[in-house]
Amino acid sequence: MMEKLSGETRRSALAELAGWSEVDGRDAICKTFRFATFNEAFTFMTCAALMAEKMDHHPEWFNVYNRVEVTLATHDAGGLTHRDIRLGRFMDQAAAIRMASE
Ligand code: H2B
Repeated sequence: MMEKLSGETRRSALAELAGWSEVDGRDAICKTFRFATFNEAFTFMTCAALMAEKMDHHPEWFNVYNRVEVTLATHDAGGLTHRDIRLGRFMDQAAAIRMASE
């Protein structure tokens, strides 16, 4: 099982991400992605979903039109682990590609 992130390891792991916040009252991180259109948002979600499935690590997320609110936590570990950081970084990169292709 994955270890929960703490201390300096946690700080440096979180520093690899752009625009993510720690969730109040829960060991998880969240970020709201905004796109130009629903198509852009859904393409991002499709891309993230395929990676999540490959990683067997699934986001909690909510979509309305061009907005995608994402929460990442490792349920098996009861908190934040490297798997969340890895998927979060992938999402940052996938979103950057979507935004760049407008
Ligand atoms: N997703 C997330 N976000 N956290 C998990 O701990 C997790 C998961 N565990 N997806 C996986 C599936 C586990 O439940 C299955 C049995 O592999």
